[in-house]
Formats: sequence, C-alpha cells, structure tokens
Amino acid sequence: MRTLIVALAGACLAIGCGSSSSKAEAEKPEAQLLGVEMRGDAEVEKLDMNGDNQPDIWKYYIFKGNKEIPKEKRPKVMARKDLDLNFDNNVDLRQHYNEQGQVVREEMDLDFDAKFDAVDYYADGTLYRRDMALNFGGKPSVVKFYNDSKLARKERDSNDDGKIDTIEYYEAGKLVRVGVDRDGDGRPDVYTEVGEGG
Ligand SMILES: [Ca+2]
Ligand SMILES: [Ca+2]
Ligand SMILES: [Ca+2]
Ligand SMILES: [Ca+2]
Repeated sequence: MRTLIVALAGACLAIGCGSSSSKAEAEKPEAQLLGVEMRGDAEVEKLDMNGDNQPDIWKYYIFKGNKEIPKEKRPKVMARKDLDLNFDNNVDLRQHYNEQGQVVREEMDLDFDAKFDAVDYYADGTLYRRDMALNFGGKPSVVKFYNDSKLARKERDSNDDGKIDTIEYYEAGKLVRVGVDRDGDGRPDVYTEVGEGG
C-alpha cells in the first residue's frame, strides 16, 4: 500500500495533479504523446512521463453515436486509463470511467508484481466497495462495503479457500456483529454480537 501511495504522489508530481503555479508547470517535464493506435474499438493514446520514450500512460477512448458514421466524426469519451507508476512497463493503476467522466472502478497493483491486488468501486464519485487480496495473490480475500463512505460490512475469506467465512457488520463505522460460516456453504451460521466495550 505504502509503495503505491508513494508512487502515486510521485506520479502526481510528474503529471501535475491538482492546481499548480505556472512556474512549477514550466519546470515540470511534460507528458509526451508517443502515438495513437486502435485496439479493437478503442483508440489508445500512449504517453511517456519520464522521457524514456516508453509509454507509461495509456488512455482508451471509445466512440459514441451512430456506428454508420465514420469514427472521426463521432464524439469520443475516455473509458479507461492505465498507468505504469514505477516505469517497469506493467500497469499498476487502471481506472475505468463512465460516460460522465467519473471513475467507477479502480484496480491497483500494490506490490508491483503485475497482478492487481485491490479494486475500488465508486458510484457518483463515492466509494461503496473495496476488494483486497491481502496475500497479494490476485484473488480478493477481503471485501468491504461502505454506506455513505462509512464501513458497513467486511467479508473475509480467512482460510483462502475462495469462500467467504467471516462477515463483520458495522454501524456508524463501529463493529456490532460478527457472523461465521462453520459448514462451508459461504453463509454465516453463528453470529456474535459485539457489545459496548467488547
Ligand atoms: Ca516512459
Ligand atoms: Ca509498473
Ligand atoms: Ca500485485
Ligand atoms: Ca474461506
């Protein structure tokens, strides 16, 4: 997690996330467009951030409107953005966008082994679900659900058999109940209430 956050901060410095003065802008290396290619129905812009002529950002655009009309005359929207934050040619951050330009899903490779370990899901710009592979094995072992940005439920596969066996329920961000699946059908059979001070 830490490595990605550090890399993200670095990427922000390089691409200039947020506002910045024109002076800082002038000293910053610009992202350079290396080329545009078609992949299936998507047009992909390849950008180089670190000046080595290898792409580190890939922007996928899809074309809206009537398919009878040539692509060039149709509006295009960015559907996906891939970023290689540590410049090893593997994508570490993949963002999926809706037609309004909002991120709806974000996949992250937290340990830079070319496998995504975490997926965040957004609705109207608000996080409502986060999948995490705590063993960095690619399959989620913890899935968190949020209500109004507060943790509401945490589902865990604690023995790595691919089935949820423990569910924690939260109210106002506090753990109130734990359900455990004893017979392996993926549904909890035993519930424990978590009282005050418990
Ligand atoms: Ca590069
Ligand atoms: Ca990478
Ligand atoms: Ca990984
Ligand atoms: Ca399990």
